Formats: sequence, structure tokens, C-alpha cells
Amino acid sequence: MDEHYDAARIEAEAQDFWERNASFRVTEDPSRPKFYCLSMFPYPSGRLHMGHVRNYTLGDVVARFQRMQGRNVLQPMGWDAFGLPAENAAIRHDTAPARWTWANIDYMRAQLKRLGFAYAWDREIATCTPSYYRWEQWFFTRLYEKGLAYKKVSAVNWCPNDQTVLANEQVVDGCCWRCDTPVERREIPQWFIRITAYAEELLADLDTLEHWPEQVRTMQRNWIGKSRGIEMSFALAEPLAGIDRIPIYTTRPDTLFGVTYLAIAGEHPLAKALAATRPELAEFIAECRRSSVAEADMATMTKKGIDTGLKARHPLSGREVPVWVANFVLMDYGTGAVMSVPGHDQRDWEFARACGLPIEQVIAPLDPATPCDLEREAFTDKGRLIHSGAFDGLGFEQAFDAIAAALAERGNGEVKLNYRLRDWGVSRQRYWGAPIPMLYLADGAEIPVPAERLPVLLPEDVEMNGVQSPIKADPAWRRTQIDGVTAEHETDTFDTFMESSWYYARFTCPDLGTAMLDPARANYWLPVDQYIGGIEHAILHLLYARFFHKLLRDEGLVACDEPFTRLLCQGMVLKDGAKMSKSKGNTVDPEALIERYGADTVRLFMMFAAPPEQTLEWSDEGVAGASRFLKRLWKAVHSHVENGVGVENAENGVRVHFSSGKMDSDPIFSPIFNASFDDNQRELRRKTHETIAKVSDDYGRRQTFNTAIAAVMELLNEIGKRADRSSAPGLAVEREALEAAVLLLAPVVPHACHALWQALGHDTAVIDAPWPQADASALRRNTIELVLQVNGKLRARIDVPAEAPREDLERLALADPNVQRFIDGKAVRKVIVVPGKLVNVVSG
Ligand code: ANZ
Repeated sequence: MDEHYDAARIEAEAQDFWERNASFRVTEDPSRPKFYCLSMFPYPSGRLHMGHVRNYTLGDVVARFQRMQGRNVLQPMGWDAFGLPAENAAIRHDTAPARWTWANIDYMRAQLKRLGFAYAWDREIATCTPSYYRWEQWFFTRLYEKGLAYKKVSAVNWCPNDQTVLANEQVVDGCCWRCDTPVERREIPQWFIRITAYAEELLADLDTLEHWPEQVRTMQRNWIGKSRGIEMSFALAEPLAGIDRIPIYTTRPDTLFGVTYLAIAGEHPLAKALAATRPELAEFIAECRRSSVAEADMATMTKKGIDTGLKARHPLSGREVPVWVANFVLMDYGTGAVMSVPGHDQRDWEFARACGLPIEQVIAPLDPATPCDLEREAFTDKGRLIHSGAFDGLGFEQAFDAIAAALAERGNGEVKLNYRLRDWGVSRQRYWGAPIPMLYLADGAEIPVPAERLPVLLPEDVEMNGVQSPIKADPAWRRTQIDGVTAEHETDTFDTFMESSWYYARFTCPDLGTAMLDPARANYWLPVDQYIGGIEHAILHLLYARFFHKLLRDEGLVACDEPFTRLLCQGMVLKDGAKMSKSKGNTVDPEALIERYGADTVRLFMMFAAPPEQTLEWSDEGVAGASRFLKRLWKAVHSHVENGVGVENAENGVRVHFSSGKMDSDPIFSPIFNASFDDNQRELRRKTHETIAKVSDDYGRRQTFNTAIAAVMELLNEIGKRADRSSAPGLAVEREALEAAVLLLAPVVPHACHALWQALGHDTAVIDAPWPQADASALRRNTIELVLQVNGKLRARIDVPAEAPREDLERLALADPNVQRFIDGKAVRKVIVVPGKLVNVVSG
């Protein structure tokens, strides 16, 4: 007997088996239901951390469970291989980003294999390979031709340390998300993709994503930020630089009579025109540019401004209000100008306070008890209009419509839907990314690189000096010819979110050399049935991927509208209550743990310690406990096999049939066999089948893998308590329970279960075993509670055999001492029996 659980040997053997049999290689098979399970691919940073292990174990459990359900399961893996850290590491280690990246990929691939994930390795993708980014470049040229990609000079977030542009999302508290340097504003030419053209669809389709966490949908809704308002103009008292009016956008036209000043952005054309002659204004605008810019910070930043001296006329009252340049107004939202209502908008209130501007009330609370003290803060609720001339007394909706109509009558103002979402700036000034496939002629004209000249290759054999991108510094790389004339390559590269926006689709046909996607293959596998990743990608990556999917659809490459049907966002891995991170020095290295306990123990602990969406608190004791449980399972199966082989040829000619394995063509237990179970055996069978039902539901619908594991642990305890090897039925019932335990745990601890399944005498691998089904007859309880009444009054409850015949129930009821007491010697006139429920004795 092989009682010793030797994880290293067991795991190497199972992995070798999967490798030799290409177990996880799949092709399209229209005769079988497909299941595409995807975990967010890693950035090849060097080595796996516990967050990766959790993410990928979750995905692997789902994939293996679905396979045992009989589905054709695709679970691929790849590398999000472009990006800034490779450049920084290359400078530090005096190597090239490509070399560093590939070395990391090799190391991390081996780590993933060591964890036994059921990946279709033949589909591996690294986004830095030309055969991948070539199609991204091609797609960009298609978007350019359709007017969905364009270049414009725009103010961007600039990280002076990394020397690169950052997306709004990459600015955290006014600082660079990577290096924490305060971010500045700069104006440079940038490539954009018109995500705003899809804003409405991206918003509306969130309603169809019923298997996404509500939290993620809400975050995306807020990010898209649809609002309904009015755009109207305030005429300038005296035109300046050809500008005679200031258009503003407001969602609160009901507050129009409370406007006490206008605020314009530093980059507003009017502010720029004035800055030419007003040095103090130019200095203020420059200061705004240098300071924080992230939109999220606009509400909390210190409000600062400068009076332009210009006056604008209120469109309805005709009153003149001053025009200020303000640091909290964004140029690329609405019109870059705001009608300021300090009485009812907190930002305006703070600005008015800081700059000594009047604060006036034009909205009264609907309920007079609601506090409203403009000395302390703005009153921002919707209410009833006051001090608003003809509009006094109206509520928000009525006021919106009435003021819109009054403005329209004057030919000023129209209702507008606005989105906070901006177009996606995809230019990066860094080297390690996919070159943007555009050419510039001497006269500045831009030409997309023709398809037959793609890919625009990124040279890999480069030296990094840490300041300028090697392709920007290399005139020979930049210069080229097109149609006999000299041209220059664009030297910016794509934001790496471009690559991660469509990798899930490329996994369906990663080897295709002639096109971006093969619609037949893509449409077989897509959409991804289960996507798993961190909540930190709730906005960025998931919104871009949804957008890209719609672009692919409109190019005719995929048929469905959304890329990911079901989304699971796993919680963080914590240690001592803090996020595990290198900077905190509290990391636990997965590799050391695998070395000590084996991959299965690490996987088991990860899945057992917490439900997937919740944070997982690291516990060394928990890992040790997972290891002990595996040893116990190992021992239980082996000791059974020692005693239990040959059950099929047991005494009285009774054949034992099992739900899976050699004799799965027969029913599980024959009726004769069934009849010979004793109470203990029946209880164990019931526990087995209850566990099958619970675990199936936990894996499939609830996705609470921790409770599934807990249920199998309970089953193992029950086996320990009730197993009885003295008879064939006893052995058969124990075997059924152990087989169920092995099958149910196979998705979580696949190596141990691979070996145990073999030990139980099966020729086929456990990955190909069908998922066990709960047997309804085994779930039936063998006793039920019977209510005893005398003359309709409850007098006792007793346990009786579930299948007991009517006469027995009557007899048991009449024999009950309590019933006897209430009959009190009187005559029994009638006995009413409701089998399975109650017996009522009518006496007197
Ligand atoms: C007057 C007003 C009064 C406003 C009031 C709000 C409350 P949402 O709802 O998020 O779309 N706004 C407009 N353009 C802006 C810009 N470029 N930079 C900063 N703020 C800007 O926001 C619309 C509101 O944000 C607009 O409605 C405007 O302030 C401000 F009691 O106008 B409101």
C-alpha cells in the first residue's frame, strides 16, 4: 500500500500524464457545448505572487469542473508583455526589455506548470510578439479609415519622472500610478480612439450583463457618466479676440437665477487670449497645468482663481456677472466653462468663499425642516425655486422644462446629453510597446501604414539610456519611403491596454497568420463564459475590452455584443490585515510553499480560506491544515483500497455497481443490494449524495468553493465514523463515498485526485470522469417525524420509518404513552392517518 502522501512525486506524475496526452488541447466541436474559461493574463514581472495563484486557481477550478460536466473547455494563458516596468528593469539590469521580458515569461510559465493549471498551452500568446501586435496595428489602421482613430493636440497628464503621458485612470491622487511622482499638464499631439462614439451602447449594454457583480457595473456607469442638461451661452459685454459669448453646460438649469459668476478653464480659448497680454494670468494658467489634474480630485482640491475683468450677461435676467479663470474647471468636459451657482453647488461655493464672490439662494428645501444654511455650505438638493422671477414655486422637473423653453424662445440653449467618458488616448512616448502604425510626409500629412507593410517592427536589440525611447533616438528607424517619397514613422507606441483589450479573442485562433481573427473559430468560443480577475480592473481594462469587442463586431470579426458573460472579481490576499506587497515586505512566496507542501496544498488552502470575492487572510496554520486534510484523504482511500478491492465479487453473489468507472453502464445499486443496507450505511449514502448535490451547486451556481470543500471535509469525517468493512454493502457504501470525495475535489486538488482515482481502480483519468450525480433515492431520509393528535390537539411527536405502512403508524400512535394519557380510558371511535405527516385519534 502507498500510504505515504508524496506530493512532489504525485504532482510530477500527474503533470507528466497531462503533458503526454495533451489533455487540455481543444478544438472546436459543434456537437458539444463549449465553455470558455479565462483568467486575466499576467504581466511578466518576474515571478508569481499569491494574487496570481488565487486568480488562476479559481479559474482552474471552474474550468476543470466544467470539463467534468461534459463541456468542451478552453482555458488559455498568455502574457501581457509590453509595458513600462520592462524598460525600468532593463535600465537597472543593463539588459534589453525584450530579453528581460522573455526570461520572466520562461520563469513564470514554469511556475504555472508547477501549479498544475489545465491550460491549453498550445495557444499561449505573448503580446510583444510581432505576430500578435501586427493585427492590432492593422486594426488601428482600419479604425483610422473609419474615422474612429484620430490625432489631436491635447492636454495630457504628464509624468515628469517616467517622461510619459498617463491616462486619467493612471493618475492616482494627482500622482503617477507607478512612481507616485506629482503629475503635470502638457499639450502634445496624441492619437485617440473614439470610445465616446460607443458611450451610449457601452452604458446600455451594462444592463444585459446580469452575471457581472453589481459593483463593477455601477463603477462603469459612473465612469461613463451620462447626464442630461442644457447648453446655453452667456453673451460677453464686450467681445474679445473675436469671442462674443461663453457657452456653458449645466445639469441644473433650475438654478440659473443663482448664477453669480462664470468660471472658465485655464485652457479655455478666452483664457488663452487674455494670457497673451496678462502675465499674471499666464502664470496662473501655467500653475494650474503643473498642479493636480485628475478629475476625481477636482471636488476636493483647493479652489483657486483669477478675475479676468470680463463681464457676461445672464441670458434671462440680463444681469452682468464676472468671468473668472478657475482651476477646478476641466477643458475637455462640456464646454470648458461653468455657470457658477455658489448657493447650490459645493465647488462653486468654495470658490466663491475663497474669492469673495456673492452667494445667493434660489432653491428652497421641499421640506422646511431640511437644514439649509448657505453660511456653512451650499444647499445641493433639488427643491422649489425662489428669487427666480416668473419661475418661482416650480419644482426641478418643471423648472428644467420651463427654463429650457424660455431659453429656446430667445434662440439660446438646447437640451444635451453629456458623457463624462472621454476618447481614449492611446499614444505613449515609451519604447516597449507596439509602434503606432502611422507615417508622416514632409508636409505633415499622415498615412496609415499599408497592410502589406505590417507589422511595423519594434527593434528588440536596443540599449536603454533611461531618457528617450530608442526608436525616437534612431533616425534610421524613423526614416522610410512610401510611394517613392520620404516619410517618417510615428515613434509613439500604443498604451498597453490596447493589447489586453482583445487577447481573449485571439486565443480562439492564435496561430492565424492571414487575419486578426477567424470568425468561425472566434464565434464558436466567444463570448468568454467565465472571466476572472481583480476588481482593480473594474473600469479600465473591462471597459476597453468591451469597447474593443464592439469594434471587432462592427468589423465583422465577431458576432456577439459583449465579450464576457460572467465575471468574477476575486478579493485581495492579505497578510496581518494588509495587502501583500513587495513595498510592505509582507509577501509569501508561492514557490517556497509549493516546495514545502506541494501545489495541491497551496491550491486547497487558497480555495478553502475564503469565498472568492472576499479578501483572503494569509494563515500559515491554514496551509498546514490543508496539508493535513490531503494526507487524511490520501490515507482514507488507500486503506479502503487495501480492504475493499474485490467488492464486485463479494459474498452472496451481490454485485456492487459504481456511478463512475468500470461498470458505469449499470445502475449504482441493484434493488436487492439496496434492501440490505443497515441504518448506518443508509446514513452514509445519504451524506454522500447530499454532498454531491451541495458541492455541485456551490461550484456551479454559487461559486463558493470554500463551502464546497468544507462539505467534502464533513463527508470524510462521516466516512471515518460510519465506514464498515465487515460486509460487501458496507464496503460498497464506503467506496461510493470515497469516489464521490475524489471526484468532487478533483477540480481543486487535481494531482492528488488523479492518483487516487487510479488507486480506486479506474482506467480512465479523473479529468475525463463524468461529474457525479446525486441519487434522489439515497437522499430520502429513512425516518420521518410523525405528529400525534388526540381529538385534533397535538399530543406528541415521534420518529417512524419513512416507508412504514398505515397499520404500523396506527399501532405506534395508539401505543404512545402521551396519546394513551389523553385518551384517558375512553373509547377510540376513529383513527385518521395521513401517511408521512400525522395520526389523529378521535375518542370519547
Ligand atoms: C450649474 C450648477 C448648479 C451645476 C448646481 C451643478 C449644480 P455632471 O452632472 O457630472 O455632468 N460642469 C460643467 N462643465 C464642467 C467643466 N468643464 N468642469 C467642471 N465642472 C463642470 O456635471 C455637470 C455639472 O458640472 C454642471 O452643472 C456644471 O455645474 C459642472 F447647483 O452648472 B452645474
